[in-house]
Amino acid sequence: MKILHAADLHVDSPLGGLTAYEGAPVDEIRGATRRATENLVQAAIDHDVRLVLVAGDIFDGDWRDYSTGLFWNEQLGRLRDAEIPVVSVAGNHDAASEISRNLHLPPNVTQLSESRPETKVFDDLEIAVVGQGYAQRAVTADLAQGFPESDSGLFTIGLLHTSLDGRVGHSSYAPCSVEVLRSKGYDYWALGHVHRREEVHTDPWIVFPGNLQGRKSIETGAKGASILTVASGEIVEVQHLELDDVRWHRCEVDAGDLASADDIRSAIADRFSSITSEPGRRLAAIRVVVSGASPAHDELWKDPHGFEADVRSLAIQTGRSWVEKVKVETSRPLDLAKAREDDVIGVLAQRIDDLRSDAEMLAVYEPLFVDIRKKIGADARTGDDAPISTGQIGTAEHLAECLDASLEMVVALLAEERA
Ligand SMILES: [Mn+2]
Repeated sequence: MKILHAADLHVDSPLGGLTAYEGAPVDEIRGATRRATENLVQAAIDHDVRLVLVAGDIFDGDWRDYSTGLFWNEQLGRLRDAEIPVVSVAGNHDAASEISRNLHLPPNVTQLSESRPETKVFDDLEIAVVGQGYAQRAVTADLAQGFPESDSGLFTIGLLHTSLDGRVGHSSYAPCSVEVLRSKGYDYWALGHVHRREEVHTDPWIVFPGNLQGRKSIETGAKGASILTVASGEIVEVQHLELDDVRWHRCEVDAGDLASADDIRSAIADRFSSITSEPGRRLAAIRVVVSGASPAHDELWKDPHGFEADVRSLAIQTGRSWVEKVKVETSRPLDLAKAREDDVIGVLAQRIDDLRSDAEMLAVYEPLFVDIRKKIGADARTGDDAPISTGQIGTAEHLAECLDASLEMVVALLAEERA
């Protein structure tokens, strides 16, 4: 018997940074979360699954109009026609308080309660699903604590939207520990909320399938759902199915050894063709980052918009790809040894070296960052939208890293000023 476990569909969520440049496959990108949802339903039918579980954030927030709900009901209807039941819970994005419009769900669908843990039993399958959805967006209580222990002898699944014991880049909602989940005696925990796939535990299985469709540049790689094979009340296998429609890639080019903008363009072209030759014929959404101290720096910065358009043109020529953003983060090649000969920079460099090698002195600065660490939430991100490990901010190790970069930064700024 097979069971499909998905989470975080975020149907009709906009994909990050959708820039409508000439030739961009805008409609395809806009429809990505819907196509991935159709892929999910098709996979349930093709794999002949007996049950579909959806662990929250089916929707990204309140529907703009009824078309989002009608689309979801249409997909649920395809599962009803195939006699496949569905059990779902609400997450933070589609908490009861967030969704003002509602449609009646088809009879094959059970949306579990938002006020208490609810159990749905499938006698024919000998399966019990226990879950609780979100009444409000920010659920800070440990919902799992209240789940009943398994005593039915049925194959028992826990369905929950949770940040578990904390995941970088994800708000802490319905926090709980692996120990509490294990203590319930369930066979499988079908979790949602964390967008990166993770098999947290295998005894019993505790799984985040990740989101169904990547929505922004940091959500790179294959996305989809988990399919479990159960035989005689035991899990034989848990596999990841790739169901995304558009896949995010990061094309990083180190321009340190590249002498001209043309060289950089051909390096990008090579990367584009290897990305788009991946099997599956998915549309590739690509963030391009050009970095390094490069001899081509001045040439690139003379006309950054021209360079960006040229990169987009490469994507159009490659086909099946869309450039979300081109970030040029190059710098002028610096001769630090020579810069140190300058009187002012020489003194500064010496001061930095002294501080860098004085662990006691660095430790003096650490307490200054305690408040900052507290104020920055767990879902803080860099300007590049990457998660920040807040616990690291202002540690002696982090300060030393900052110092390493600081002299270079000063010399680069001065060079920029003089150019
Ligand atoms: Mn969520």
